[in-house]
Amino acid sequence: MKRRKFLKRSGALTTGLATVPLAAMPLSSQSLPNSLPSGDDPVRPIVICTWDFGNATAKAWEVLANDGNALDAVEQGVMIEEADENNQTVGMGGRPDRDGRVSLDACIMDAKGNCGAVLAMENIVHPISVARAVMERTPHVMLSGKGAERFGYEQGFKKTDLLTEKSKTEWVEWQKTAQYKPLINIENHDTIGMLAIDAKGDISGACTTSGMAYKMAGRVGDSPIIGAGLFVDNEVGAATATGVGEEVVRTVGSFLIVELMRQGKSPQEACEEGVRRILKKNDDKADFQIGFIAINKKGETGSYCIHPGFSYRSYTKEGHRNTPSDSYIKV
Ligand code: SD4
Repeated sequence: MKRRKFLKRSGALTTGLATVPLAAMPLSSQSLPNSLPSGDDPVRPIVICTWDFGNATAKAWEVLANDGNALDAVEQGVMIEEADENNQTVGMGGRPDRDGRVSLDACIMDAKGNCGAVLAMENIVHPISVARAVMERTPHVMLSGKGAERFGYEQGFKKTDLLTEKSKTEWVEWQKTAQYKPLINIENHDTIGMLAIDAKGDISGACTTSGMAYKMAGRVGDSPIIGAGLFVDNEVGAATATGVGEEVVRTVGSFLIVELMRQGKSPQEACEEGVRRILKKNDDKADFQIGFIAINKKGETGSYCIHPGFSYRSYTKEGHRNTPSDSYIKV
């Protein structure tokens, strides 16, 4: 567990990407009423995400540093990866299912517990924004498949072919053997889950993925399932997951981690317990990867995974960094 302290109100702070003048920070974030029993100042604003997606956290930070709210920050942050066709596990350029169709899963949750999700949706680059529209403009939480896509078009999202030449070529090659073997930390494990606390102390989260490469048509993982791939409780904190979604769903992993934090565990301890629960259900056979990240109301963070190789990005006033995650199996 890492405790990050706010720096004092003087001068500018040098971050990994840029120098952020404190004057650019909203006054409210510099003089927060201290409501924590320990007397410590909470770390706000802060954004963290699964894996080393520095461009995504930089975008989210830009929103937070301009007094934006956590919901806008996580949406705009993960949109960077959805639009990046070089990222073959999220959005545009994602690896297809075994029929050659790119189908996307995403969900979003705000500080009030509102949430929205799209499942197995095709042809729209930004499933996270469609998920947000489900949350804000429908009486529902989840829309799937063709219904989600149609709703997206009605909301003004444009139809786009998400299958890039690179992903198509790899899929054609895969068909020669058609072996379904997810590789740890490589092709199948780069979902972006992002958690943010804004200057007011409100927490939001977003999670978006193209899911497991060469999955069965219609397969949905944990990423768009509230409680599994993502959960936010504004009183306590938030958690999100990456890895083999079926295993995360079986333990309702992100909800579990938030509840463990409610009971007093640190984000780090809660992530470790979340991974242990999954391993227990698998008789401690760890031939797949899972990574969790979590944040509590104070802005303390944690992460844990099964196999080495997972990391998470964070951006605070103290800086922008990629932190390698501790793992159940040691290097
Ligand atoms: C899923 N959790 O669909 C996702 C996979 C993942 O990068 O993390 N992909 O099961």
